[in-house]
Amino acid sequence: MIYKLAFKNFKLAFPILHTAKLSTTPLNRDKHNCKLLIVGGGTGGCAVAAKFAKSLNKKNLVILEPSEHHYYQPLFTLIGGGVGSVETARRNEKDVLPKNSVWIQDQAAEFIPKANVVHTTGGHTIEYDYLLIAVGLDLRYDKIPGLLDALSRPGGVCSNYSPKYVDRTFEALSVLDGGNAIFTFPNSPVKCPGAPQKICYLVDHYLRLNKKREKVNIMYNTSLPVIFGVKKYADALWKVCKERDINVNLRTNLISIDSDKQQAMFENLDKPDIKTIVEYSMLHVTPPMSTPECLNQNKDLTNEAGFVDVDKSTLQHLRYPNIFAIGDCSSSPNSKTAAAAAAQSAVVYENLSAVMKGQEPQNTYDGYASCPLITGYDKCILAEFDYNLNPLETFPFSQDRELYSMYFLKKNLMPPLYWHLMLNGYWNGPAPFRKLMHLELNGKKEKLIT
Ligand code: FAD
Ligand code: UQ1
Repeated sequence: MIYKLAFKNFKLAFPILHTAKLSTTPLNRDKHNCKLLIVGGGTGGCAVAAKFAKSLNKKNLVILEPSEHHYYQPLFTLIGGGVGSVETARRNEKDVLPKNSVWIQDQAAEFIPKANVVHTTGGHTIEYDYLLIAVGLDLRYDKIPGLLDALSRPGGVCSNYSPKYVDRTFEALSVLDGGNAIFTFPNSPVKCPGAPQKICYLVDHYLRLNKKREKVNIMYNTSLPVIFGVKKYADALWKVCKERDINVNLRTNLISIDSDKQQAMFENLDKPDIKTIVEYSMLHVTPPMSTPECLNQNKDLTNEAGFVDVDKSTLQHLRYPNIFAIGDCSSSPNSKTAAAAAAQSAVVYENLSAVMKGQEPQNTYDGYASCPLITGYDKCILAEFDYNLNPLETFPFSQDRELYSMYFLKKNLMPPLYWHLMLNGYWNGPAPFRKLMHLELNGKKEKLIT
């Protein structure tokens, strides 16, 4: 069987160790200075660190990152669907950071851009010439009353977004035998905006394979006014939902959970007076997200929404030319994905290198983002698009259809590409392949696109 849905040991999930080895004593325990400080050793931070590690001296490249582990988060969707274990998505942070760099295992507490200084929770003071902010998005499970309680006990509430909770999804799915299965999308910016619905399609497929689909009512309740931001893929996804009998409720936002009664309360964002209580057997929650507090409280560095205020083309800070941002915490209005961070990594590297030489940044980011919309255990619609929400597709055929090849790419090709190429600074997104394929096939393209 191709559907190797191994029932997993119900292992204790592994919390993100944000507080590991930290002291809360605000002493100036250690003073450091460096040419380039990268705050955040996740996807974007690691990719750019690897590029600079090839040219800077070790002591000149400092990465500030509190976690013991680095996760390849795009695998969480499959793990939640029972394909693979959370261990396959995890590496030790020390093994993904470049050897030719200094890792300070601590957390930024305060940015002082006027003085080129970052203070850490553990009492370090780090002075830099150049700063790259790559702190990603915090998962705010605490923002929904009842959610943390529901996630602390059995009862069908789960969330693919955190390595701490991702195992709960397949646990809930394995015992799902009737009632409502509800999937939510919060009223906040999120990373990978396709992920809240990908798991909904996997659940549908799993239930069909196990002949339980007709017993379960599947609902996708999203705060957004659309199923997906890019019309071409939205049209394809509406078709999928219709075919699979998935009920999509737009502008519907989860506001609280009563786990004793297994009930969830939703508000209609267009008519806030209307609140609906729905019973659930399974509730997959995508939590509200925000940039970390040390960042969003810093009005000097961020825009009104708390994102690092950068030029959307050059990714350079609008007020501090020695500061850049990459990934989910940046104000660039692209869809927040690892694919976007890959494309940004080359732009940040080129532009930061230019600024280090006293030149103007020349390289531009076009907003490229990609979202492999898994629609079953053997199919995927590969969405790729730019700032204008126009498709920017790699392959020489129209990508708005469910294909096994795209599922294979997502499951089998992307993880090694991530670990071996991207985190070593060698993957800047598929633009060269896109150009090559579209150039070579230009004459034949009309025939290939149906
Ligand atoms: P992250 O990789 O999250 O890294 C941020 C780092 O900053 C973390 O290591 C954190 O510990 C650190 N940090 C936080 N606060 C501080 C602080 N105060 N001081 C120092 N360090 C700090 N993308 C895709 O392209 N394709 C997909 O299919 C896909 N699927 C996804 C599915 C799920 C369920 C999830 C959760 C994400 C998915 N993504 C996908 C999105 C992708 O994982 C993120 O967009 C990407 O990891 C963003 O990289 P980043 O460097 O901005 O943030
Ligand atoms: C991609 O570049 C990327 O970054 C590493 C992802 O994140 C895991 C992706 O999911 C995808 C689909 C891309 C785009 C890559 C190709 C080959 C189209």
